[in-house]
Amino acid sequence: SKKAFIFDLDGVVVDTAKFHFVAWQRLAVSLGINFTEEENEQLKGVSRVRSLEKILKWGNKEIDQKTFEEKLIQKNEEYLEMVETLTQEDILPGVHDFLLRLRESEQPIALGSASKNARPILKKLGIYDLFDAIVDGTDVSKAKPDPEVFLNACQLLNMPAKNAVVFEDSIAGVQAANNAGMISIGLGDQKNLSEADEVFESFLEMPTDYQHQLLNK
Ligand code: B16
Ligand code: MG
Repeated sequence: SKKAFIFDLDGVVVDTAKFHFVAWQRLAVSLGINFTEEENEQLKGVSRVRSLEKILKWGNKEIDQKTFEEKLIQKNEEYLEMVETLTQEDILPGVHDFLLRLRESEQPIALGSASKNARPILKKLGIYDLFDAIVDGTDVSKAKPDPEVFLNACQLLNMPAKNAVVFEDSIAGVQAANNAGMISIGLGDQKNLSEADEVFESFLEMPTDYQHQLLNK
């Protein structure tokens, strides 16, 4: 029977975390805050506004509302400049083939991301048209681990949540899928993602028989 296949964007389809890191670090430096790669890890799946709040808290800094908004605009402009350099080669290993396989077997595909830049990024990567539905940071009000983003995706695909499979690289994202009663598949480190139903290092590590099972069950 058919399933809904829902993909997170950053860390699942493409590695934009490195761009976010550079842009956040520039912002932190401009405020005299030291921002590390470990801290950047904790911003995965976290919204733009919430990310800046966290950075300010870690750096023990307070800024007024106007500066806060200016800094966010600047961060996003720098991030988008780096996004401009993305090509199809930046799609994470195995993802493109897997998407094509899903389309061949006419399985519904959605994107479920916290990013407000999801649409331009998918267009840059040349895979926008492979998605039947896109739910991103411009469509949802409650952040992961709230299941809103994935439930909205199912609604757009006209599929029940219990028939949905979610691919996620963040703990909050795995929890969001679990909270929605969906099958959660973690991509990345087993240690971080132990709450997921299955974890693979990348799509290349997903065994063929497991893929068949997903597609046919
Ligand atoms: P933007 P995902 C998330 O995307 C990123 O993991 C997170 O680092 C980022 O801050 C957030 O999107 C917001 O992105 O600034 O582009 O709106 O992993 O949910 O696809
Ligand atoms: Mg992610």
